[in-house]
Amino acid sequence: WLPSERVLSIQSHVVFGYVGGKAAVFPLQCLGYDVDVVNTVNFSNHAGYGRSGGTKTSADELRQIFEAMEQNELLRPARILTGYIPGGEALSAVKELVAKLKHQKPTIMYLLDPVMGDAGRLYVSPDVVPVYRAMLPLATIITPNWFEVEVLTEIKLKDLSSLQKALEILHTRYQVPNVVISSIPLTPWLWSALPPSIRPENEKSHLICLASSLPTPQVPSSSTSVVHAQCVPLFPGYFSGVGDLFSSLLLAHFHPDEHPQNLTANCLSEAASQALTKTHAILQITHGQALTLPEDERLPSDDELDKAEPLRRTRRMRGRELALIRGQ
Ligand code: PXL
Repeated sequence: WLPSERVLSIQSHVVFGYVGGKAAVFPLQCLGYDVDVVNTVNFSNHAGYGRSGGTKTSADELRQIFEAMEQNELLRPARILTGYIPGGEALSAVKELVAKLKHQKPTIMYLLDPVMGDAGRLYVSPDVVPVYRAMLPLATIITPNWFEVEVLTEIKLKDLSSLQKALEILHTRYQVPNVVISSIPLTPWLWSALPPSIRPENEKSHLICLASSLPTPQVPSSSTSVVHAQCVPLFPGYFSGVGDLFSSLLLAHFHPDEHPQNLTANCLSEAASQALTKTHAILQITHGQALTLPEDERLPSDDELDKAEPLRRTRRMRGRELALIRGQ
């Protein structure tokens, strides 16, 4: 029996399916954490279905929740996790809270997932971008995807040197100690830069995860900050909530205090490896489960999904929901 740590999770809620808090909270609980859950939206389902109903939590409502929690002395998390927060004003309310908690307890661990969009498209209001930049120095770990790194740093990732420059900006200008980019498409330039020992034969069938840690006094600056690089097989089609699941697992498995003799970089590498393995296992189960569905509900290609009429699209999206319970 171990005393549990509290995580304050601030992200979206959907009634049906597994994105945002629905993808993050259950895995954290399974791994022994007490989770305090703040919902930034209350929607029927995720945005990929094409239509959804519900409301966003206003900045004012968030502040009321935070204030009451503080007055009742219920704001005592050891760790904070933030994800999908779709507007700049609400995000500013979260920023104020995190800054206050960090001021009260400078060692608090904060994983910031700057959920903004994917594949060149923003799915939140553009006014979150400057607020996220201002929040970066509060974070212990950030988990942007490829597109979010480009948005935050304003650097187009087109070769190894632009990738290194973007990481340097995140570490130095924004003072983020740990950056984990979980699923980078293996473009030819990235593929050829990989050491042969981890280079997959077919670049199109894999993604790469890169974890990068700020140089510490024990590990003074070297030419690269990357501490973990791992290729993972790609499942065809887009699954929502994978990033939210990955971030929760990364936070759950990051234990720099338990092994003070270990370098933070090693702890980050271990956590990234655990989070990748488990995320991959959930995707494998999701994929296997989808193959047993009636033809009309099975995973389509992304092209087919784009062309499908609304009800058909909805049925097919259902088959892409993460199999989080079956995979527990
Ligand atoms: O996985 C990101 C995410 C979180 N929450 C909601 C979403 C999405 C992506 O579509 O719609 C509600």
